[in-house]
Amino acid sequence: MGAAACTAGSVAEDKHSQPLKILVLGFSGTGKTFIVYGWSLGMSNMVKTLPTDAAMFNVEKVMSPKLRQPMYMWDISGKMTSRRRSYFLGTQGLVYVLNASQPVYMMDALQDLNSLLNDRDLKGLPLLVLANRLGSEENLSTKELESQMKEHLKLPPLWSVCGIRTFSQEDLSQALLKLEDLMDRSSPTADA
Ligand SMILES: Nc1nc2c(ncn2[C@@H]2O[C@H](COP(=O)(O)OP(=O)(O)O)[C@@H](O)[C@H]2O)c(=O)[nH]1
Ligand SMILES: [Mg+2]
Repeated sequence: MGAAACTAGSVAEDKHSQPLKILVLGFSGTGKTFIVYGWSLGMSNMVKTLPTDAAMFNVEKVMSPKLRQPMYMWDISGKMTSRRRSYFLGTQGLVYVLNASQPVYMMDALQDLNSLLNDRDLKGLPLLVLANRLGSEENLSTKELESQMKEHLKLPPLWSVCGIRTFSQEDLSQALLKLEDLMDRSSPTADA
């Protein structure tokens, strides 16, 4: 690495120097691992994901061009609901994934999300909700999801909803940009 990389840290560099811990949660099979791999590897290099085992989690490093710092995505198995709290400490952002092609589970998912938003280790953190597998007209729409969230949840100051159409790299990239934006705005040293 050249000498230019060894300059003294400025305030701006300090702001972006620490890696971020992002928790990725949601019911089993909603596409969490698929999305996290899509962010870390890109859709064209995707591997086939298998349902994350009940006792397992993955951690993937995703580089964040805007923040210039890595985000560590903690992809926790949807079957670990009773034990997932042990992974919460130190989390700086939350991604919650729903399967938009199964709107029948939306209220269950919102209830689950509600318990996360009320957890003392997650309260107030920036939240990105992903409606994965957007496709047919029978799908849950992001607008409907937003209005249900406003009605049923005590939302943190920074939150957003993104739809991800089936296997769309463009939508995955947009969602990652949105997450970066939320994390940037939540930084304690964020520019006013
Ligand atoms: N058709 C379709 N399949 C998907 C999508 N996202 C994930 N999958 C598949 O659904 C299955 C479960 O996804 P996975 O990411 O393992 O779910 P997780 O349990 O939430 O981590 C895998 O076979 C994925 O390839 C999607 O947007 N559309
Ligand atoms: Mg998984």
